[in-house]
Formats: sequence, structure tokens, C-alpha cells
Amino acid sequence: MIKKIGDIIKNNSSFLVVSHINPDGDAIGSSLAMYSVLKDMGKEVYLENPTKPIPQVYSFLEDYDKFELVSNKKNVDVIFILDVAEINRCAIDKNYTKGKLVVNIDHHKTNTDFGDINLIDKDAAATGCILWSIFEENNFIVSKKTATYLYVSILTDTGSFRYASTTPRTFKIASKLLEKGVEPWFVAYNVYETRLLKELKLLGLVLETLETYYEGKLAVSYITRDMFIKTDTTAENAEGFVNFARSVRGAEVGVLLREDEPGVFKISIRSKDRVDVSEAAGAFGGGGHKNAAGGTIYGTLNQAEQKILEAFSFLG
Ligand SMILES: [Mn+2]
Repeated sequence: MIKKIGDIIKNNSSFLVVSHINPDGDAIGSSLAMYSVLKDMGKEVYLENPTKPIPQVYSFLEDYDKFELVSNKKNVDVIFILDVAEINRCAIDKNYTKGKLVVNIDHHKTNTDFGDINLIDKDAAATGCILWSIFEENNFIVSKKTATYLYVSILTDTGSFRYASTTPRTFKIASKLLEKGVEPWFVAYNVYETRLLKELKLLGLVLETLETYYEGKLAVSYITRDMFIKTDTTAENAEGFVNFARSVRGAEVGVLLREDEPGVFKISIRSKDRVDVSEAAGAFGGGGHKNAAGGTIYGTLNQAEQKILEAFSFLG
């Protein structure tokens, strides 16, 4: 399959690269890496994401401003859909895909195999790891720039090489990326140590909301519209806050309820080890990985909290 995708790249001339709404570091890094490799080969390539703007934290990446909404305007041979479990998460029109080859490359175990070609590796720590295999095994040139994009994808999707998804292969790939010139401190500094003061003020409010349930095995935190308004912040400024819920000693599951619109709570769920949260997230119209998943709950804060307690009653 990796060779086949290599041939698809070699034998076609125009491409669209797209990833999911509310892109994370893997969505952005893997999209940019594919874009960059195709560009270096002299291909016609467009980069799309349904979310505008792309999170500011990634603006240090060279091609950050290359994302545009082009899918209904430009005709291409091949559409690469990266890090997307379900096609409706990337807002590509069904009519637009007709007559084009859709290549689905992902590592979500909930992936629905929606492509004409599907390369799903559930054991890959990030979609960026799968792209590395494609580039390496087909002898494609990986520049320092491309390597940095892949490193961002892997660093962020493994929680800085902390999650259980991190394997010897993950470190081998990271090592090869460093040999291509990636500067780990440059990336880590830009991704993790450029937080805005107002974001940390918001975090202060979020930490005040932390409560535990089921003998401390479930930790729940929340952000209300009022907290966003009070600190002049938006959902984008709360990136990573769910990890504080999980970090409570003894907690097996950490949850953040984020009121993105009045009465609409975006749910982020993280688990430490043995607990699989992807199914619970399915009940909220979402999905994800064993240790990281999400979904949406409609209602009041109280109702949302109640639904979370019910979904995780098996911890009690
Ligand atoms: Mn990913």
C-alpha cells in the first residue's frame, strides 16, 4: 500500500491535501508535510482546512499561510485526506470527490475507510509517522522543512512522547527527523512556551472548577461562556487544558466540558492507561483513540455534567 501511494504521487500531477476541522498539531503537521513533499517534486498542490484561522500557535511554521478553501474551485487528480476518522470532519463536498482519487491516510481506530485508497495504521503514534514511512520507502526527498512538519505532528500527537502510543518506532522516526535538521528546542519552544497571559488566567479559572467522582477515578473540569468572556479568550486558547484533569493523582479519566456556544459543550476526554474512552465519546457523537477522544453535549452545564457521570459510571 505504501508503494501504491508512492506510485499515485509519481503518476499524478495535481493534488489537494486536507485534514479535519479544529486541526491539532498532527492534522496541521501532516498536511504541511505532504504539501511540502509534493511541492518539492514540482507538483500542483493545494492545502485546505475547514477551520480558519489555523491555530496561531502553529504560525511559526513556514507554510502556515498556505491553507485556503479551494476544494470547490480547483480541479485536482488526487485528494489526500489526512488524520480524519470520518469524511464529514473535513467538510469536503461529496460532489467534489467524484472523478477524483480519494486517498485516506489515518491512525484513528474509528476510521470508516471512506477513501478509494485507505492506509489506516492504528498503531502509528501520529499520521505523521505513516507519512514518514511513505516518504522513506519511496525515496522521496524530506527537506529540513518537511522534517519539521512531521516532527510537530509526532511531538504533539504523542503528548511529547509521553502517551502509550509512543513506541521504539516513534523514537526511530524522531531520530531520523533530527538527522534531517529538525531543532527540537525550536519546535518545543514555539509549541509549548508561547502561551498568552490571558490563556493562563483562563486556566486559573478552569482549575478552580476541578472536581473528582467515583473515589477520585474521574476528574471533571469545565469552561463556561462567562469564563471566556471574562478573560477575553476563545476555545482555541484552551488547548491542552483537559490534561490537567487527567493529571490529578488517582484519576483514570479526565474530562473538560467547554461551552463553545451557549448550551453547546465540546467534550474532551483523556484516560491514563487501561480505560478506553473512545466508546464513551461515541455516545456524544464523537470518537477518537483509546486514551483521547471527544464529542458534543447539548444542554445546560448541569445536564452535561450529569451525562458525563452516567457515561463513566463504570468507574464507580
Ligand atoms: Mn492524529
